[in-house]
Amino acid sequence: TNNKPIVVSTWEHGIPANEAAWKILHQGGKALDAVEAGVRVPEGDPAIRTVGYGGYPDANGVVTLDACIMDENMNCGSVAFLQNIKHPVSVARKVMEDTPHVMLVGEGALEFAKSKGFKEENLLTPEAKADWQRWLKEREVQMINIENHDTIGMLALDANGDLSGACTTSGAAYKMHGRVGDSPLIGAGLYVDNEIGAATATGMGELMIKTVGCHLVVEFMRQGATPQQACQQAVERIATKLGDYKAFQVGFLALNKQGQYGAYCIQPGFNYAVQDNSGSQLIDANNLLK
Ligand code: SD4
Repeated sequence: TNNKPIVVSTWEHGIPANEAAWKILHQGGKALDAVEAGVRVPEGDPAIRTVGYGGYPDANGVVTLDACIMDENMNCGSVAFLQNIKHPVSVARKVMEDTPHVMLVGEGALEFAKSKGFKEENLLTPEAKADWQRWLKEREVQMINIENHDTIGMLALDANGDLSGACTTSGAAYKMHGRVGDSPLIGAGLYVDNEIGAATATGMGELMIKTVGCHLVVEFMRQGATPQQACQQAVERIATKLGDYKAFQVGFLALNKQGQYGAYCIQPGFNYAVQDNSGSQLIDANNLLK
């Protein structure tokens, strides 16, 4: 059976993001356009504190953004350590479409964005600045858990049967200046293989980078796993290989070519939003540690 079109995304803020994607998908639009439009919603929303505008800054008080996008033809684009641009996913798409490269970082990414007409603006809201100043006093090392999450990863299957995905984040709150997580790294925070399926991730990016987690999820689906099984197997790989995994949260979300979806995480508390012809829902992912 084929369930299309469909869009899935991480966390509760995935609901309004999916709505924006669905406007495109249900009219027969492309998955690529849907995922870009979808994740721009939390990027532009200052109330979403770990994506785009309003995101938590790094340890130096600077908001640095990571994002990537991948389409049905293995095209991908990515930006990392990007500052002062509200919609990094759209810059990532321009990298994909207008350059021979996959990834631009930092100053070069900013220069490129400006050359494409993106406006520089201050992304540090007064709320985020105040939180950072409080953190400076306490200097506690933050663990990515249910209080400190919210990267959005989105996967879509369009009416034509094509898959695309996008992922965008301000990364771990109060991270070291210059730190890049999994979210802009093709294979770690996002992967799409139009023959098989797509996967995205949220949580402690270092664990996804070490295991190339999203590529792993897609490869498990290639071997016959359902999306849910594939996500579970990738979490189990992390648990087997990485001794410190219990201190962190990682959640994988996957969608296959038939429109079946599933997720799995380490700690309780990860949920994801689904929108298809039957409507919109928020689902709690199963997890490893009870
Ligand atoms: C990172 N994976 O930068 C991101 C953070 C995140 O939910 O997903 N938070 O490591």
